[in-house]
Amino acid sequence: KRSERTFIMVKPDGVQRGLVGEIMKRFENRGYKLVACKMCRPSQEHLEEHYRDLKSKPFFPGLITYMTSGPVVCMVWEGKEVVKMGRMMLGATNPLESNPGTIRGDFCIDVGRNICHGSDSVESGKRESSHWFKEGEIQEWKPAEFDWVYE
Ligand code: YYY
Ligand code: MG
Repeated sequence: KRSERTFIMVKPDGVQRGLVGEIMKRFENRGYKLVACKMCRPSQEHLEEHYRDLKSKPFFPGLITYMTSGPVVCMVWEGKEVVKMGRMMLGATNPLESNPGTIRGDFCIDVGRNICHGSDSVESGKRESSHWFKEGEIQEWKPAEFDWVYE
């Protein structure tokens, strides 16, 4: 009865701006479970595969340049409806449309500098988690607070 997983990434601008802790804190505070975490400097090929559905978009080359401009912090979070809730916590893709209170709505302005990524479906949550993490890098564990978060 394992619940779903989402892949959350702090993009190079989020790392440079010191927002890693802030972003992680929001998922932790909510009660979601961290099952994987690492900093890395992904290759262009790795990012092109991650964003393969956007290959034909006019912003794609700029997106790849931005995403390879520095290290990123990758995470997998697990919990009830974490994919949908994660997207809601991140806010709309374009920060000018993200509500205050969301991560993008609180910390960004331009769509090309929107500091974080979150999987858009349970299926992409699975695909992205295994694209960024090897099997042994994702942990199965039970937080002490589990029975106080879930009824
Ligand atoms: O899933 P999400 O990140 O919210 O948006 P996507 O449509 O998957 O686009 C990925 C990424 O591309 C977005 O976070 C910023 C960038 N982007 C852009 O630079 N300009 C756009 N018009 C749309 C997206
Ligand atoms: Mg997306």
